Amino acid sequence: ALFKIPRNPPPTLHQPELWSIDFNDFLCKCLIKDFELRPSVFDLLQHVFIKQIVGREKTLQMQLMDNFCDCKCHGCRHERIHTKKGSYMKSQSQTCDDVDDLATLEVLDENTITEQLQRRYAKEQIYTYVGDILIAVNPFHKSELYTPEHSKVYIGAKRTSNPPHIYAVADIAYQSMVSYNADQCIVISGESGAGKTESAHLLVQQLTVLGKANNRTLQEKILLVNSLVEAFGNACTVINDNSSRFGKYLEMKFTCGGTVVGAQISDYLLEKSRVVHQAVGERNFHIFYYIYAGLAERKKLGHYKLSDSKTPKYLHNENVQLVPDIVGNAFYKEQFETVEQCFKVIGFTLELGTVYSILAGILNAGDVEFTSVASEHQTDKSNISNMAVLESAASLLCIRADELQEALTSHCVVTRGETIVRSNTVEKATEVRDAMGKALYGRLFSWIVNRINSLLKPDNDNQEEDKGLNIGILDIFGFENFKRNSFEQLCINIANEQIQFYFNQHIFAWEQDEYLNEDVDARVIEYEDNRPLLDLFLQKPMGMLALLDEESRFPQATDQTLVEKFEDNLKSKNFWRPKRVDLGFGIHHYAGKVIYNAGGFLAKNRDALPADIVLLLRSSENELICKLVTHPLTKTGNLAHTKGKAAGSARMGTQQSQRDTTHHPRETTNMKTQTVASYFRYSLMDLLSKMVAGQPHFVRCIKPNNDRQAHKFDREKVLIQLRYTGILETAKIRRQGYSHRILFNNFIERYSILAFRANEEPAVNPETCAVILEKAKLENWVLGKTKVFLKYYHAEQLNLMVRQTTDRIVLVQAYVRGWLA
Ligand code: AD9
Ligand code: MG
Repeated sequence: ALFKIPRNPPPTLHQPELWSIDFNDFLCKCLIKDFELRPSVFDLLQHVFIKQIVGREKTLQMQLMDNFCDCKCHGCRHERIHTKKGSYMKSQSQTCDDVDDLATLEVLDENTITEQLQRRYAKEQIYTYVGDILIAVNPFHKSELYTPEHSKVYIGAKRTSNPPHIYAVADIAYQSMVSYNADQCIVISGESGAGKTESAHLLVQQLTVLGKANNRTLQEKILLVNSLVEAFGNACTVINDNSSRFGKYLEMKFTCGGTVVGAQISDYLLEKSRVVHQAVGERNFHIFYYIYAGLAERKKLGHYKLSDSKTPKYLHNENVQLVPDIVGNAFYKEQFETVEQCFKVIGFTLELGTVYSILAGILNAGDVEFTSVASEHQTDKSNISNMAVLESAASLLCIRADELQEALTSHCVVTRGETIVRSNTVEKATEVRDAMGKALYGRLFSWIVNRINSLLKPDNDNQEEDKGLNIGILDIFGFENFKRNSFEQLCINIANEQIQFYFNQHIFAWEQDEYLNEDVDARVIEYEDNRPLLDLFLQKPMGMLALLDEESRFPQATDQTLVEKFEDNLKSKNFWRPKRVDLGFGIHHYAGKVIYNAGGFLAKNRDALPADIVLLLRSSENELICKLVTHPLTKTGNLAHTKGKAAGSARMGTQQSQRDTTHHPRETTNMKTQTVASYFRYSLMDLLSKMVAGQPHFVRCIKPNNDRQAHKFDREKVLIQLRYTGILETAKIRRQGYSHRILFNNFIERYSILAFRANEEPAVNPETCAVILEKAKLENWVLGKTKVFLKYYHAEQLNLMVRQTTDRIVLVQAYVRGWLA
């Protein structure tokens, strides 16, 4: 397949440096390897071909250009691109005291690195390499770096011939996928607001260009996926106006030949609590504001029972009266149109109205208020004080108002086989109401993600379709440290701790293990190992999450007993109880110290959605709403979903039987629920297993200041990030170490073309590898016991050489065929 002629000529056709061809050397290869050329014409061909070509390279070039250039005005296009590239390179070229790759610095210490980054940042060079890792410093303004010209320049180019760029990372991942026939994974990390999500967008953009989607719609759809899920999963926080409130692993699917054919998203741990409560200065998920503004514009607020004067409680932000602002907000209106467009292009059709109804239903339900009434048997019972709002919520969710009222203000308990209906206190009723809002939103989000996945699933109608390859892009919520940090921050920070661990494993631990095993002499680099922290959180049975789960099982437990349990059991220098902070505990994370407040931890971890609510929603006359609480979506659906399934199967009776004492009581008592902590642990493992399956590439985003300001480089702020991400150590190991380790047989299989003729079968041994490496004129490589050890830049050079050789072969074949015909 390597030598098949692609339908379109390869992009390298326009690169003049490829035209100095040693025809005799590979003529043999291309003819023998070509299964499509019949042997009978072989002799003739060889004879005529050599005669025709030798000494006529110039003419051949012209003929090939004429025949295979996809551009009508081939001559000038060639010229133009070349000059363009030349001029681009000139303006971006580096001065002598400025390096593109920190691993090549003469002096390697924190100060020099910070200085380099600062100097580059001042010149709008926000990207810098540390070996094969890309550092991206957030410019906080619209940058000129992402034009179609830039996109073009980075395709299939040698890394050192262009300034560092996120497009180069896309290119390396793509080329490695095609060259090694292996899945790839791009891990983007950095604290909140550092630029991960933007980087993820840019990667997807460039990968769709590289993947030459042969159908425009698919390309368009993939590009819209991010905007759509971010409207539902991102929100304004005090740190970032577009902060990701969920983890996202986007896999782009390719054929083995490298054509993009689909995409798949996995979402992790959506911060559902945001639906019902936001901290001071923060907002709910973007989509609520978008639909509010968009529906107002269309004069449809009334239809969705939304007021144009009163702000729903869930959107209320302390002292700000939002509705006038939202309704008049041009940006929100525009976003609403964009989201709706995304929905339509991706293929959502009839469901849009229901999606808006659910969102409006959540807002209306959030406004239902309860008052306390004294009753004969219980002191505090709750009543609904605004029935009209309850009716609106019920009608939007297509359920019966009286049943909603009942589910909010009472609950069933089963004792000794008998079901008793008990009233809810105001506090309990409020809890149930909020739990319903969170669950509906969480499931709606999962449903959207799953629907996208089924709409963007690669077409497998073609039986011959290869299994395919993929490039995963990980963009999670960044490390957070607010004034008040709760359960959500703990989970977010543990996830970041895990990503840092994965980075360390890859860059330091595994690499150094391998030197030992293979008897390769390389210096050991010290690095900050955050394993003790991961153990502190994840170990069983004495890790923090396990303790939290244990405490969540005791009905009498309180957040106070939880912190005490932590204090008694967690023996680590990274955990402490600060004095004078009620319910407070501190963790010294890899990225800094964070004080958490355990208030609400137990409730958030239990995340209970009463079975009565599940049954009620299942009775909805709206198919989608009913589906949200009934069918399993996928294994990666969020927690609410998994729980829904458990709760649902426990109360399998019909909706009429919810107040019926005859249903099987054991089903209720056996109800098994999963806590957020245990689901979180499972998601982390799931994510890691996906990541480990691919060859990783790392992008480390750096936030240059805390004020989101352009052109402001706060040295101290940057230095802290460089320290905790281990950039200095990374630079050292990249300079001294060998980031690529390839088994002899794989190496020979892949690169023998550079040193041997096609009909030769070199022996699999270190000597053969040495011959190839010497022929390629590489230096500083090492041969271990079973593997070739290469510096990060070697692999790229080798791949480029292979690509150039095969491209030339393809061209010559193309020429010969055209010429024979
Ligand atoms: V969080 O952990 O989800 O809260 P991110 O994802 O790291 O965070 P994000 O990508 O959202 O940060 O970037 C924050 C803001 O920085 C963006 O909204 C942009 O305004 C700005 N930004 C980031 N990267 C770029 C860039 N390459 N060019 C221009 C950028 N602006
Ligand atoms: Mg983000």
